[in-house]
Amino acid sequence: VFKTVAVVGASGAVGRIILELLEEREFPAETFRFLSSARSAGTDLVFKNQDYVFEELTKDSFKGVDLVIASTPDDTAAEFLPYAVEAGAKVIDESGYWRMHEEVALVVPEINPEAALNAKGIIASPNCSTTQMVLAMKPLYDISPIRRVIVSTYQATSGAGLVGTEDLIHSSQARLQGEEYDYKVFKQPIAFNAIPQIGSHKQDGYTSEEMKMVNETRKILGDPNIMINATCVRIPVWNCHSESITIETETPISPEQAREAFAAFPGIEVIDDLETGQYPMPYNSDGSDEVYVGRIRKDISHPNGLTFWCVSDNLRKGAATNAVQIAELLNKHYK
Ligand code: 2RA
Repeated sequence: VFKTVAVVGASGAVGRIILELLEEREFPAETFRFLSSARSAGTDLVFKNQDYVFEELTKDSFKGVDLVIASTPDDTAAEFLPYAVEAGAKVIDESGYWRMHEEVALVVPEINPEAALNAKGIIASPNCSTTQMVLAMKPLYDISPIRRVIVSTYQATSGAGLVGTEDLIHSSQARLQGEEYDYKVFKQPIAFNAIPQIGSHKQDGYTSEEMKMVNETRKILGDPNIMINATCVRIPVWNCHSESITIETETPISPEQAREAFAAFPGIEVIDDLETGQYPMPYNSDGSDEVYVGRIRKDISHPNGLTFWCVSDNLRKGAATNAVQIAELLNKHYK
């Protein structure tokens, strides 16, 4: 097992859950260290009932560290993680910076564990909206290759970090009281609204978040030919992203076949009974590590089409859980 594990960015929205998971799942290591920006360095934290202090992240922080789990802004990951690799650590990165670099493995453990085990450098965890979609695609892809995907997302404010959640709460309160609110992260009002932009303009009228869903999915499934058209929308939901997904496969997959394949796949749970109003919703997916699917039905507009609804806790399987699962996988094989 790893002797020394360093968690970078443990005070952020995802970082906090990484700590919870390492505790809950009793991740084995002799020593844990917690690295942060100069701003939080020196502040206290409690982990496994022990007191720790955040140490400032520098290029020399990684000496003697076997495993790094990092959840930081892109520029921090870009600057510091190469030093961790250089120091000989296994590195799991939650940021968006390294994912599409050719030498970097992009991993969802239920789909491509070998990519993590063979990685020479950084192992990246995908963007939250990609992870839940690609996990739900995999059991279907194994029945018949997926040629095309149309996806619309309904993404929670927690995806924009702790300040995203504060913006949602405070702007909703202000709106109900007829007061003005000065947004910290959102460029458009999120209270009682839907914003069809996540990230910046990337290409051909698509945003960075939408192109992440295209490029990361292709890389994880190892299929550069899948056609993916994503529309990413921020909605005033606290936590858990939802996605409406329509796929077109080489040969048709019936809803019954799909339901069976989803149910048998690790990390996926089916909640699907329209008659009795049973389907996944952000409301009841919060705090869970599963990817939930429901509303599974034939795409009545295409003979090879299938449509379903997919919900997952974006901070957990969409980020922290996936990173910790990669760590557990590496740990199992670490000599
Ligand atoms: C979001 N996908 O929801 C982003 C977070 N990485 O904004």
